[in-house]
Amino acid sequence: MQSGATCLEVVNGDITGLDYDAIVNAANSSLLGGGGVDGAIHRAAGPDLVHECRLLGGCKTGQAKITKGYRLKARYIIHTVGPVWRGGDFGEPELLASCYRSSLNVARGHQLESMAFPAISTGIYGFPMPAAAAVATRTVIEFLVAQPEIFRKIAFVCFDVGASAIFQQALSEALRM
Ligand code: AR6
Repeated sequence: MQSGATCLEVVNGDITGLDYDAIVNAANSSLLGGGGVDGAIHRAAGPDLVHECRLLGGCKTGQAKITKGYRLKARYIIHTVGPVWRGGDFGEPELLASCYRSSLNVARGHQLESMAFPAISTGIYGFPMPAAAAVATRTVIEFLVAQPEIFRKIAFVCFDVGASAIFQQALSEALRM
């Protein structure tokens, strides 16, 4: 699908093997690794990643920081910290939107043209997939409408077909808005 100059796609699979300028990591505030996609990215990138992460001084929820990609095909990793789901009345949707916006701003600051997002907060942090997909797709499209010439390609990467179907539908709905 297309938003201005940007190709938007939902990709089913493992984000660690993808060849984008940057992949986004759903990290925790220490930025020192963990389980889920964070653990997979650290394993695939190799031990130099955690050394660079140690120099970053952590990251607040909703913000994003960049490192090199090391052994990944992606040149960069943008680490963002999603909110823990606590029922939805504690600013979780706004914080999740901020993760996507912050990551896009960091990528723009490095003149990156393609990036791949995992479904931030939808695993260990418990954010319901349909609500997360709506926030993710709307936030990215709002950014692209405001700044149409920045990115060539943006992917939402889902680890299973159920999540991919939810993101695909959310993306179609967000593009109609
Ligand atoms: N590629 C793509 N998506 C993946 C992969 C992968 N290799 N592995 C998991 N997912 P999670 P969170 C999906 O738990 O909820 C870590 O310990 C997964 O199916 O990785 O933001 C951090 O250090 C889910 O849909 O991240 C934090 O402590 C989505 O990625 C905490 O988990 C996000 O799941 C962050 O929790």
